[in-house]
Amino acid sequence: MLNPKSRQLTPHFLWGASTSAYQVEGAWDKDGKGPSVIDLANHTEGVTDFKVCSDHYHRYKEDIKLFAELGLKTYRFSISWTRIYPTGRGDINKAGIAFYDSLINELLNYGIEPFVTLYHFDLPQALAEQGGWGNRETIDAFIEYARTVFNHFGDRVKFWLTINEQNMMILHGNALGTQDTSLADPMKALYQENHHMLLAQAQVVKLCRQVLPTAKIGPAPNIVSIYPASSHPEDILAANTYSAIRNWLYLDMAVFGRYNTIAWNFLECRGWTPTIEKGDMEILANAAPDFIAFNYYTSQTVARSSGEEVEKGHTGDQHLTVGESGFYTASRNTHLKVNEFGWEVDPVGFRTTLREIYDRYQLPLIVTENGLGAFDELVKDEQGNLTVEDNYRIDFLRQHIEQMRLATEEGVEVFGFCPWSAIDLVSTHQGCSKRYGFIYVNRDEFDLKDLARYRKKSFYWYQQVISTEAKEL
Ligand code: BGP
Repeated sequence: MLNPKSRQLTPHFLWGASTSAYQVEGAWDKDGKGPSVIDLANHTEGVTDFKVCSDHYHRYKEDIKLFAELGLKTYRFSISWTRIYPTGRGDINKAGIAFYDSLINELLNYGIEPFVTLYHFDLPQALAEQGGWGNRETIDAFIEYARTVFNHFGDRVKFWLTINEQNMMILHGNALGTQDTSLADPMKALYQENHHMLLAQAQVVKLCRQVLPTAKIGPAPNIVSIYPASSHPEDILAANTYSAIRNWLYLDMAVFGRYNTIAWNFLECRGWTPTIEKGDMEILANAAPDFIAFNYYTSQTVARSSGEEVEKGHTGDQHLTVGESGFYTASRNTHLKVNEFGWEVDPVGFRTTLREIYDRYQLPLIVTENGLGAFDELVKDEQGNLTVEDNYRIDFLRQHIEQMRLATEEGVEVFGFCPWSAIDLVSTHQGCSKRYGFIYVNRDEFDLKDLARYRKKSFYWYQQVISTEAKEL
């Protein structure tokens, strides 16, 4: 039932689109950039690495011109930590600063608001070799890196994101290469890293307040509604537990500065609680963000666990549920269709997620990722221009935007929507043939071709959405 006083999207709504440095830039070792863990991660056979990607590093001017034509009000991208600090700390790489200076200026020339992620899976390899997030010195390195980028770009960048999908780095350590399987207890180590990342995030939020008092900053986890497989009370309990472990652990800490009780109990049962040093909880307190950003692709469904399932280990994909024997087990939602990669498509779940987050935290929301990966095909349109007839992507985004609008009418405060991705880029695990962009990049997994850019059908559709403030979907 809709509210008759129906609220509209705000007039300054940030229609945008997203990318991340390691997936779009390429030039992975150019102009002094150091390697990050994800640059060096193993790739599934048959899919490309992140060395060239969409070559955005060399073509960002051409790309931003297209973003302006698309009508983007904001562009969410990440700064590569190792372009600024090749070994994570120490001497600043001036060429890295110059690149982002120029990219930000180019965006502003077109009136596009830069929305900057500080850290998107790409921990400097040099820091990883010194223990990565398991080493508390990485917290200081992250704060120094944040201070440097705030100082250099803070006169022009008003919106900052701390860490992209910290929850996925912990829950899918195997898929994202964050888990060190050689350790005796890799999960305990991961939750210690998690604690350090939470400390790093809290300090960076406070630092931002101090050095950029008019800027806004928030976390960017992946948050989705969790359904119970049935109305069986133990399925509901399982969903409640999983939601605490997957979603609320991260946001309760970011907003309230405390560990979620249900998630903490789970960690105790598993023996995975992190060591909390004296002073940590004071650091974590009073660091509430200005807004919550979140990524949403699919909802998830879980059932009660018999406690006897064989641990599934990992799925190789950060969007598929991995069960926790004794707590919950992954279940298929038969009401939902799946995409080509087995992800359930659930626009109504998106609305429920928006409502749940807003209801819990009462902070403005921005969607920093949402979209459909597919094997697009370049074809000629009626005028003979090369394009992609990606009606499936249009349908997906249309349904999600409709649900976001309904959530807004119900009172949820959403100030932006940034689909993944602005332009084709390399998927985290599935190469560049799995495409998400509004702009096609002409390359294959191993044949770089000419990397030319072509507007997809969804480009023209999203242009219309933006220009009509989503009145025409
Ligand atoms: C999110 C990541 C993005 C992107 C996206 C799509 O988890 O934040 O970086 O990779 O998922 O996933 P994939 O590339 O696996 O299709």
